[in-house]
Amino acid sequence: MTFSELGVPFRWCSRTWTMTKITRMAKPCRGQFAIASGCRLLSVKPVDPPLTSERYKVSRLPFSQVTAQDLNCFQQLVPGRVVTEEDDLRSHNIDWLRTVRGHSKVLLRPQNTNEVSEILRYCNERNLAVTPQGGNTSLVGGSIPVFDEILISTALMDQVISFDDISGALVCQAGCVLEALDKYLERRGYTMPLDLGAKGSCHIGGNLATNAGGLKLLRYGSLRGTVLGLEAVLPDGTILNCLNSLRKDNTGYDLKQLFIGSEGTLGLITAVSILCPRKPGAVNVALLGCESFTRVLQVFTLCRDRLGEILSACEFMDAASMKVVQTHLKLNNPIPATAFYVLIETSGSSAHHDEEKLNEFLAQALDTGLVTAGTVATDQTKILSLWALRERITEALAHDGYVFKYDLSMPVNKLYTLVEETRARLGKSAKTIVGYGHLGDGNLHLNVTAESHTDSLLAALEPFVYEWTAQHRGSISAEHGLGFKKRDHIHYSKSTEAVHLMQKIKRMLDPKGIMNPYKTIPSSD
Ligand code: FAD
Ligand code: 2HG
Ligand code: ZN
Repeated sequence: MTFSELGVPFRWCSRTWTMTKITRMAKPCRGQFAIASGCRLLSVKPVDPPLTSERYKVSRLPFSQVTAQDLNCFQQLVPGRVVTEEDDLRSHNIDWLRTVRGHSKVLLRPQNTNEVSEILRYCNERNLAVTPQGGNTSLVGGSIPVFDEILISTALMDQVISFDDISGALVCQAGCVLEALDKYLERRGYTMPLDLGAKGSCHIGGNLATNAGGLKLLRYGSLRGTVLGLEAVLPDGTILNCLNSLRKDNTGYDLKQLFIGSEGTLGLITAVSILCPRKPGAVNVALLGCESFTRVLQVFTLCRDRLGEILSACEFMDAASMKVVQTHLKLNNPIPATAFYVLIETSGSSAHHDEEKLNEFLAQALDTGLVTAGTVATDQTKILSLWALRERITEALAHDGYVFKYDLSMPVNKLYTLVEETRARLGKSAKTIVGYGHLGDGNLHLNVTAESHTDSLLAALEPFVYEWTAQHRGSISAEHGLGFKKRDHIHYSKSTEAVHLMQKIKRMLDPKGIMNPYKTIPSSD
């Protein structure tokens, strides 16, 4: 079916033209869930997940336990910012997905780097394990203590330090919320070079610690390129100042890269310097329907060819993903139901030029039968509504049941084969199986839900998914990190020698292993 066959020709509707019938779109909700992170609109008090130490085979390492004397010392280091009430600690001890639970007895809320340094120096001397926590949106159980590790929150480290409106270099504390930074920059004509569904809650320090990818990686590249510098506190309290704002600096090893993606296992990131692009003057978003994944790939090739430098995002989702956002979040799909959807965003400086290019691309996609239906938005409200369909799948899945989550990168032509094979393998034992992700980055989010966690479903999924991914030379964690849940699977993506070197680096920087133990790097024993 083509757009014209739907009976409604392309037409202008203020700055929005719609190629299918014009449908009223749902109110935008981008970021809404995230600000209310941890409370996913559940009307009844949710049941806590079992303790991590009960569900998973893991033994507590011989760290010290927090004593009354330790609490007194913490009160002196961060007066009035030592949280010990069980109720106040509850949400910090459970992950966003509600799949892991620790039993930390204390959370510290430093306001500056010196306080972090004093805390870590003290914990290291006392052999007390710690878990850094930003917005607690980790999807791999990285931000939650496995046992009673001390939580160090960056929530009060939320100040912008400087912004250079000529170079676009932003320097800020690690606890700034991503969305707040974007708003700060928007007023100055700039934008953050990363964007994710958790932007209303996640902290920039957490983003660096996980090397978060997100929805704009295609345009702005990874944090490994946009981060200019950072400051981190090492486990012994040493403050490592690599906070420069230079585009170019080839003096010795690039130490900041060690901390990007280290998931709180090497030190606590306290400040960040990041290069921000100008806010694009013209943005268009198209949601297109495709009958098969082969067509999705062809659309991707065509849009890269025809849209070139103005292409800023290329995402895909399958029919099952669309169904969960419709069912659980009541979002409206503005185009006729189909097997796959591609969301394309263009960002540029000239609305006229971009629309012309987009029109040419869409005309070709239609004429060649690559897409069956579509809608295009240029005004902010509709842009947000279209993005919500893609961005809120994670949230919708959390309403669907217990979620087994896989974040894989692999050659783009193989992305959906794994979803099909997983469906065939699991049959009716799963409730919902969805495949969606960052098409432009070769990143598949395979999610499987069930009424509850079962060992049999887990055994059907793992190691199957990891072996499949390794066979296709993919990565078992494209952007979420390894955290607690995936650390023992690192060998599917990294050689023995590489893991050994990581273990040596860990021992060198953190000889007592107090920084976020049981996460990311398998222990060397
Ligand atoms: P937390 O969850 O608090 O911590 C994550 C890890 O970093 C933990 O290991 C923690 O110990 C460590 N850490 C936190 N702060 C520091 C610090 N200052 N110094 C050292 N270590 C630290 N991820 C993507 O890559 N792309 C996406 O598109 C994406 N979308 C998401 C959508 C939703 C709805 C949700 C819930 C999550 C999403 N994520 C995504 C995962 C998550 O949001 C990101 O990993 C995010 O970057 C984590 O930031 P945070 O502040 O919440 O960190
Ligand atoms: C996204 O791209 C996030 O929406 C989350 O990375 C993916 O929940 C997921 O699997
Ligand atoms: Zn993602």
